[in-house]
Parts: sequence; structure tokens; C-alpha cells
Amino acid sequence: MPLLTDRLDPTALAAELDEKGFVCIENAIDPAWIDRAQGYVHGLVEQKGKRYFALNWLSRNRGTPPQELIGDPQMRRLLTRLAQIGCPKAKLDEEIYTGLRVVAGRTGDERSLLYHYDKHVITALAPILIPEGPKRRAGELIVFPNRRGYRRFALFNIVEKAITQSNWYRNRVTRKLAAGDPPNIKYLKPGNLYLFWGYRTYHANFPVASDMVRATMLLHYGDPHPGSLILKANTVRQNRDERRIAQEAP
Ligand SMILES: O=C(O)CCC(=O)C(=O)O
Ligand SMILES: [Fe+2]
Repeated sequence: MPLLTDRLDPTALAAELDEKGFVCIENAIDPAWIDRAQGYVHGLVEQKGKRYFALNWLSRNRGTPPQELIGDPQMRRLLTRLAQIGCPKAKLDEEIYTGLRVVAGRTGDERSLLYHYDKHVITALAPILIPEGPKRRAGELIVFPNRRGYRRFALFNIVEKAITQSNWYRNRVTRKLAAGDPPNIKYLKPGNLYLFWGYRTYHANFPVASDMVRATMLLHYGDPHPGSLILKANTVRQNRDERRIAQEAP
């Protein structure tokens, strides 16, 4: 099992998430899994070239490292409890929504500093390959935790996202980011598992210098707006775009 700790207490973690907004569980993941996942990513980069791509619905690829992590019963228990505590009315689907996000080469620049709120209650992030620097060119995660609550109406959520995910708003946030090492810049380490309330946390990544590869596994769970057809259509469109990018010739 890739998750090493059986002492994770969802109630305590949820309280920490409410209070601090970002939680790191150190050495939560088996080093052997990290090795396998790194090999898996290198294989994909060889096939697809050094560029940006994201693969979704990884739980369907049996026997792969991403599927192992998603299939870990402890992981499901943890995400289920956190999603229930974070937003009791959220819908818990059969399948955990996942993404393997690889940023490499020049095309990664267009995918950086795209601040957003996730669609799901809880986001768990397992770093696989993290470049060591240079600072602000190594894909570091930037988080502004717990900036909003659950919106009762999906439409409000859509309008809010249209504003906060506009170029104008995003550029303003980037310009206002403090110099040096402010606490909202996170330096991630493979082996650790990171948690944040995805729906409530405004977040993005710095670009990745073009000769490096950065890879993260993202797990998202608990849908606060299960009835919204507009949001559903949007997800379908985004997944289609990601699939097209992932399938492009290297
Ligand atoms: O790769 C990361 O550090 C975060 C990516 C992210 O925010 C997402 O895929 O929703
Ligand atoms: Fe995200």
C-alpha cells in the first residue's frame, strides 16, 4: 500500500485545515511507490515529449502507480471523511477524481500562475518529481487558503470563478505576491502528502524552467454542486481539452 501511515485522524486533520489551511503529512508515502511513479512519469515524458500534459481518470489504468495510490483503501477513507466534514452536503462519487500533472519544457509557461479554485471539497497532492530550483522557476505551489465558503448556488460559484480566474485578477494577485519566501509559497517534497480545501483555496503554480520536469498526482473528492449542468459541461470540456493536449505528437 503506498500510504504508510494508519494513524491519520480525519477529524484532527479537518480542524487543522480549517485553522491553517494547508497540511503536510510528512513521509506519508512509501519510497518504493515514489520510485515506481518517477519511472512511470519518465516513461510518459519519453513518449509524449518534454511538455505540459495532464492525464485524468487514472484509477482506470490498472497496475499503474497512480491507480495504486487511488486504490489504497486508507486514501479513500481519508478523502471520504474529509469531504464529509468539509462540506456535509457534497456528493461522494464512486470514482475519486484524479490528475497526473506533468510540466516540462517550454509549454509549461502558459500553464503557470493560473490561479483557480478546485471543483471539489478536498484536494490531496502527492509530489512525484519536484525540481530543486531556481526559486519561482521550479513550479512551486502558491496557496491562499480558505478564501471563500461553499456557495449555495452553482451560478454564484460560476460568476465568482469567472472574476477570480480572469487575467486581470490573476495578474493582480501575482504582482502583489510578497518578495522572498512568503508563507503562501510551498516547497513540496516527494514522499510527503499535502492537503488543502480545494474548493475554498485560491491556488496556482510558478512556471518550471524549461529543462526540468515537475510531476504531481492530484486527488480531488466531494462535489459541492452535483446538480449543476453548467459545471458538468465545463468539466467535460476541460477533460476533452486535456485529453487533446496529452495526445498531441511530441
Ligand atoms: O500541481 C500542483 O501543484 C497543483 C495543480 C492544481 O492545482 C490542480 O491540478 O488543480
Ligand atoms: Fe487546483
